[in-house]
Amino acid sequence: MNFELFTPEPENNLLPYDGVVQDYGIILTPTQSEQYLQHFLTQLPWQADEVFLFGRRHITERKVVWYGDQQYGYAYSGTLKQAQPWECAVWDLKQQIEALIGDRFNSCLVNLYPDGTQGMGWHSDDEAHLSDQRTQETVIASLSLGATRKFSFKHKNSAAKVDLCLHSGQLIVMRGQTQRNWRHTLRKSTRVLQPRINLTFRYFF
Ligand SMILES: O=C(O)CCC(=O)C(=O)O
Ligand SMILES: [Mn+2]
Repeated sequence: MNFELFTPEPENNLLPYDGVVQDYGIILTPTQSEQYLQHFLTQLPWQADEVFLFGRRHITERKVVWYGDQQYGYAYSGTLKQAQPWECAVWDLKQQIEALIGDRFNSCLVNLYPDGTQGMGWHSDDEAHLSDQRTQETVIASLSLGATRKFSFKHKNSAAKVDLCLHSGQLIVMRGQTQRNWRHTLRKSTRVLQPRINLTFRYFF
């Protein structure tokens, strides 16, 4: 059967075309954001991230932990990561976000940037297992805690660019064809001296 998929354009799309990024604004109170931040900083089993660039292994100051319903294996920048069973507070946030936006997630990548010297380079989260085979759509919900940081999108085939600031407690959702058509980056800044934690909730197919 041939049927057309119709995805309505949300009103608050931050991208001009070829993808959807919705800004849900700040969804936590300042106290909640601070409590989650302190809890995660001190309680999560952080591991230094390692990346392979031009065949060489680099240990980054950025730290990561990955949670999931199952022990998914995730090959990323030349290394294999294994998901851990859910931590209570991460699970709690997953449920709040699912109720708020109406999408389901089965994994979460948590990143810790100790200060502005750490960021994440231009990339798209376009691995095949992150998108629905039928619609080719990906939904990634991204919650920020701690220092305000600059986050940018760049279209893969045009000069279009979108810059935003992500604040503590702010939720954005990248959906539709965003990962296929746009790259994103967390910019470095030597002016940022405080830590930031980012949780990206994802669905593995
Ligand atoms: O830290 C962020 O806001 C983005 C992280 C990110 O893009 C990722 O984990 O794929
Ligand atoms: Mn990403």
